Amino acid sequence: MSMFCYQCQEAAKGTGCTVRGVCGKTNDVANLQDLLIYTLKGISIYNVEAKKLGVNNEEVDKFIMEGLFATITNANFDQKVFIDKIRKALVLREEVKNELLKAGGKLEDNLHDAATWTAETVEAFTTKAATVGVLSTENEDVRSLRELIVYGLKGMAAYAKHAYVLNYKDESIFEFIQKALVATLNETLNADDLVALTMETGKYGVDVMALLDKANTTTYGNPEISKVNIGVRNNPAILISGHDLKDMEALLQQTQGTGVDVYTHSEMLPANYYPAFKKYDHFVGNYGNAWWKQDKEFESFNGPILMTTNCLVPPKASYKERVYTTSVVGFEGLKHIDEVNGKKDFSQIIEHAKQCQSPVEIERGEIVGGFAHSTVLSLADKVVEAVKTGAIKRFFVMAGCDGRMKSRDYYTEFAEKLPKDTVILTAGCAKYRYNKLELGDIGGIPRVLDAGQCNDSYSLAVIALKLKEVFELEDINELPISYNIAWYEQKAVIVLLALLHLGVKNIHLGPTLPAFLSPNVAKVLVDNFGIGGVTDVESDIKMFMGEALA
Ligand code: SF4
Ligand code: SF3
Repeated sequence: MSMFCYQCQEAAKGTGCTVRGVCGKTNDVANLQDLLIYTLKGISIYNVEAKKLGVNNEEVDKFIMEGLFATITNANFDQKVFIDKIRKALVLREEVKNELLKAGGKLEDNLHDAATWTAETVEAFTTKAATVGVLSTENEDVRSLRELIVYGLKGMAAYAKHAYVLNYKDESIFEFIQKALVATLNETLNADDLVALTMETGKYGVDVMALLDKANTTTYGNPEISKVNIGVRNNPAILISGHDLKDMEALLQQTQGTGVDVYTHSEMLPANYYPAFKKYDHFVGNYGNAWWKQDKEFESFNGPILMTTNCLVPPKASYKERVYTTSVVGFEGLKHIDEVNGKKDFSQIIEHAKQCQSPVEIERGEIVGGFAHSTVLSLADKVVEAVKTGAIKRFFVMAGCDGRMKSRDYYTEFAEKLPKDTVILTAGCAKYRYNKLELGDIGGIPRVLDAGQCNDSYSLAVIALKLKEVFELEDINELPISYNIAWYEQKAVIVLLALLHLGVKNIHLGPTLPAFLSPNVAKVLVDNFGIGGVTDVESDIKMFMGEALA
């Protein structure tokens, strides 16, 4: 075995990738990612103590946040990036240690190896990496919980970073991330302690999504019900993907008046719902579908593509020279645009676009979205009335991720076969499995309500909490809402933990349960929260609608 990674839904054989990632991650990169995470834990050992003494090194908080984010599935495949990050981590670790000592802090007698190991060469990093990965925790349940927490933290870090670039940050989120990283090294914590920490991770998951919601809506306005064009125009164009709205804004500003159009792909689709972006005439709409179709859609798009976050698929030679990365995204050989003095200069991409043909039309028409909490709550009377009269019998939260697996056809079929008096609430790229179906509406309320990106699952939680209040219910689980969530990467992990923290029960997770849940940890989730998998469409609809009658 030359690597071990089981952090995403496509883990090989449902157990883990051991030679090369199904995602395309090489064993070298996987191992260096493990070593980076280990070293971030080491930095946190000092920084948690330093924070207690009032030392606040923002560079360290930011480095830990970005380091976690860079290891998310499909974000960064570039070995050099991880070597550089590990080197920087070792320097920062020393810096924080010295700050701690200067502030009067004391070092523990038996400092963990993560806080003391050091090496200089890549060979030495590789040797070290082989000893600190997932499998270095021997107890299967402790390993499962530690990784569940770390994956939740990765998702949390990603959302914290999106808020951070918009000047929103929450010190308590940084503190928690670092405290939890340290806890995953602590041999005295047993499974119960780690279950409690997992639940606490969910609390901060809610906080970080609320923070990002505030950052996005304060900066760009509340998403509005919007018709999004999925066809093309006859101009050269840039395609932007990922989740970073600040990059979206900068690209729209810099392309204005250049004759170059802008289209969104995958998780950037919800940018079309924000008032601040609608004012740009050269913002045409959305091109294509979820991330995993990029190998075909980037090809036919013809113009350059800007990847602002996950999910990047290792690019094909035929369009590789047109793909640009920024922020935590990376892939060897792709051009990377860094921020310089707080600004990103996309002029190279714009000039590139001018040399390219306009996109090939692959679809035509419009899709509707923008049903974030403010919109839906403004329709609350209508929604409540529809529930009271029985016009809407049940809501299905089908948020989350899309992925390559054939078994995800389940979600298309599930959406198609749901009774006509049900409404789907969605967020994240999972929506592409059914957002172009003709599912109709109920008294003017579309049967698929898209709140936005995966982090906008927060909106769905706000809507649920509001409905609970309107219907004067004691428990959120008394609402006529079922949860059939599709997951793929670690942002979905933090969304799941956030929902558990809010008390949501009986969430079904598919298309497969996470490989990183050991049988005992899975049992805890089943026993305490009623978490379940999915089976076949007919049986599941029956089961969910049966719950409705119960
Ligand atoms: Fe495998 Fe997923 Fe890890 Fe990639 S991220 S190596 S596909 S488990
Ligand atoms: Fe999709 Fe990668 Fe998760 Fe933000 S773009 S939801 S998978």
